[in-house]
Amino acid sequence: DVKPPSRGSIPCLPRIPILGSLPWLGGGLPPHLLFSQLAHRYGSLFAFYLGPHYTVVVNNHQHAREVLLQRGRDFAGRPSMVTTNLLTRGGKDIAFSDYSPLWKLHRRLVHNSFTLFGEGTGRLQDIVLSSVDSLCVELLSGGRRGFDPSPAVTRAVTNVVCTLVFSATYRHGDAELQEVIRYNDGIVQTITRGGLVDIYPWMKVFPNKSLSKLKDCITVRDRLLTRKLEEHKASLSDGEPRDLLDSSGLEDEGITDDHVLMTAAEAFGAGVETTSTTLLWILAYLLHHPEVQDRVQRELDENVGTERVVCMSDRGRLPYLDCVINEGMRIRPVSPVLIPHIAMTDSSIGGHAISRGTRVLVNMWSIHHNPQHWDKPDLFNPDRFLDDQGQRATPTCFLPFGAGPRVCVGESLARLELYLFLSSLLQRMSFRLPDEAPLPNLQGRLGVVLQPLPFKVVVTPRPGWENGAK
Ligand code: HEM
Ligand code: PLO
Repeated sequence: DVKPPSRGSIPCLPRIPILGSLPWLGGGLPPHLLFSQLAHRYGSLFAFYLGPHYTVVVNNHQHAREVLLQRGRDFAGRPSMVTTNLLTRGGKDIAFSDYSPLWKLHRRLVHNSFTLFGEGTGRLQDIVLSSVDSLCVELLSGGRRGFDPSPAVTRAVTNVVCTLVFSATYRHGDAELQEVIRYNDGIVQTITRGGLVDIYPWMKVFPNKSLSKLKDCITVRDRLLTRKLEEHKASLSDGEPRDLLDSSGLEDEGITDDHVLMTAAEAFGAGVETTSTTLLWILAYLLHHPEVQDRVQRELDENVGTERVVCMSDRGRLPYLDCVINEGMRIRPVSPVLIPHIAMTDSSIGGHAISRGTRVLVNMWSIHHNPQHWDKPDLFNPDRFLDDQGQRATPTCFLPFGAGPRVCVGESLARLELYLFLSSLLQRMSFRLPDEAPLPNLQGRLGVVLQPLPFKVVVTPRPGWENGAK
């Protein structure tokens, strides 16, 4: 039942030449909050001009489903931006590359090899569990004094991706790992921040602190990853494919060395920043809600016990843990406005005509905080993901990985990691706030992902897990 395009046009913010609607977008709020506020005034579907670029913002889940799923093909393009073009050598990656036959092939190859890893052999589970063991040992050796869990969590998650991509891992304190963490952070803080060069590309000719920082980080990344790729090539043998680089068939039609480098860089970037950020948000919320932590631990004690490690096959027996993970991704989506989409053909949203080239931002934040669909949306309440019978229920307005042709390619990997990390951590230790320490700040800081500010924890081993691993 296709609705005819309505005559009324989408409510639009005022605009002036060159600047577009920028003078009305000030106030210093991060985009997801600003857009939620503007949606109250203009309606859940509104438009503005980002400089010269006509941009539509979608704030409810019906419209999001149209853009991502029903007419997903129409909106599967990505805008060209100065920062992401630098990051990806002109769109030779997956996330920021515009829709094209080559992009489709590239995405399919990477997606298939991620899926292969997840199926059958249980190899992925072994990789994650070995990283979990060293994380637990490291956290529990941190002593009883308060410390920031972020470096240990980041290293553990990096090692999972590093094994998947290169069959290699980093030891505690490895200098190369510190470099990876530093350049990733630099890129997260400088890419697609709505900075002026992404609006007015000609501005790249002027000196710009943020852009030079981005360039420096990219140089470091390229040097490091090129070396790793060469080592990897040198160790190539005819046996079984070892990792993503061996198994994704990246020598296919049109996939160049640049694409291979970008695949590795993106798997590293996306694989680390998203999963570690989500884990840290959940830890921050558990410090605010010790009763939730207690309940997860009770569920673990009753269904797994303390004698053996948790594994994938326990998942069906741990519904509350799943709810905690979902609630973490709802209340603090790592990517609150997703990556910008662009209309590749004339299309429509909610019956309003949209012309080709329109930028579309899906504000997942306002979808995940809509009081019509979520009771007390600002409250961390995992129970909202259970139905009356105590079974898992996934509401239709919950889309933490997006949907459709641009859905996250790492979703199954991410879910597996979040589950194994969180279940193992809470089986083996408890997290508490250090004496006198303030509760973690829940506002966070927005780079290309929304990250929690650093916070401190005290960990105490649970009975049987004094050393962190068996
Ligand atoms: C895209 C979420 C983990 C790789 C995305 C998008 C979201 C997302 C919201 C954008 C969808 C859109 O623009 O419409 C998440 C969350 C994660 C996670 C919440 C973990 C908690 C991962 C991991 C990987 C990954 C582990 C890979 C190792 C990608 C890639 C894209 C993407 C390559 C771009 C897809 C495309 O544009 O075609 N993710 N992600 N993500 N994600 Fe994830
Ligand atoms: C993270 C920093 C890396 O150095 C480069 C990188 C690549 C892919 C990006 C990722 C960064 C941030 C999170 C992104 C991911 C692609 C999909 C994912 C944007 C910038 C999300 C959550 O949308």
